[in-house]
Amino acid sequence: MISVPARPYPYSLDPARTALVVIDMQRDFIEKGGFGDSLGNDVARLEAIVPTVAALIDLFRREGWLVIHTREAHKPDLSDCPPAKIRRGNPSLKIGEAGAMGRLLISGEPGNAILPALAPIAGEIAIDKPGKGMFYATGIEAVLEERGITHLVFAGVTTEVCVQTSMREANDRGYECLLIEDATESYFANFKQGAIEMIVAQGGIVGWVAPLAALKTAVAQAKVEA
Ligand code: TIU
Repeated sequence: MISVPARPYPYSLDPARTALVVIDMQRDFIEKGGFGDSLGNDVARLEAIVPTVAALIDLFRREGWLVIHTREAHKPDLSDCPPAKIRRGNPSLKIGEAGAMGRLLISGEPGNAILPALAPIAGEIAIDKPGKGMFYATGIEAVLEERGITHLVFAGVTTEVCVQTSMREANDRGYECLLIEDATESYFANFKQGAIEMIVAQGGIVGWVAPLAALKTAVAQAKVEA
C-alpha cells in the first residue's frame, strides 16, 4: 500500500487496484471554437494544467498502472443527447452544430478529440460519455470490476462539473477517490476551490485531495521502503 499525504487525511492506495481517470481533456473544452467557448467561458484557464496532467499520466505509465481517459461525446445522430442538454445555456453554437473544430461534442469530430499532448496510448482505456459523470451510460463499472479496481485517482476538467460528478458517482459505488488538485481546473477559480472544499469536508464525504507532488513523493518513498 502507498500512503499519500492528502486532505482531509492520508489516502492509501494499492497500485494493482488503482486507476487514473483523466476527465474530458478535449479540444472542445480547452480550445477556442469548442463547446466550452460556445457557452461563453474563458477557455484559456484550462490549458494551464496540461503539463501537470501530462506529468500525472507519465507517472502512471512509468509505474505500469491503469490509465482511463474520458470524452464528453455524443453520437452523430444525437440519439444519446437529451433535448434539454442541447437547449441548456442558450449557447452561441449548440451541441451537434458545426464550429471551427467540427460539430460540437460529437464523437469523431476534430474538436472532440483529447489534446494530442495527453492522447491515450495502446493499453489505455478511452470512453465516450454522454453525461457529465463517467458512469452514466458508459459501461465503465463492469470494466473496473473485471480489473479489480477499487481506487480512482482523478484529474481533468472541469472540476465542479464533469470531475466532481464523476467522483460523486464513483463514491456512491464504493470507490475510494483522490483528486489531484493541480491536475484539475475550472473556468471559474472560485468554483474549483468550492468543489475541492465540498469533496474533503465532513471527513472526506466524497473523497480526498492532494497535489501531484504529494503522490509522486509517496510513490518514490514506497520504493525506498520496499
Ligand atoms: N461546462 C463545464 O464546465 N463543463 C462541461 O460541460 N463538461 C465537463 O466538465 N467536461
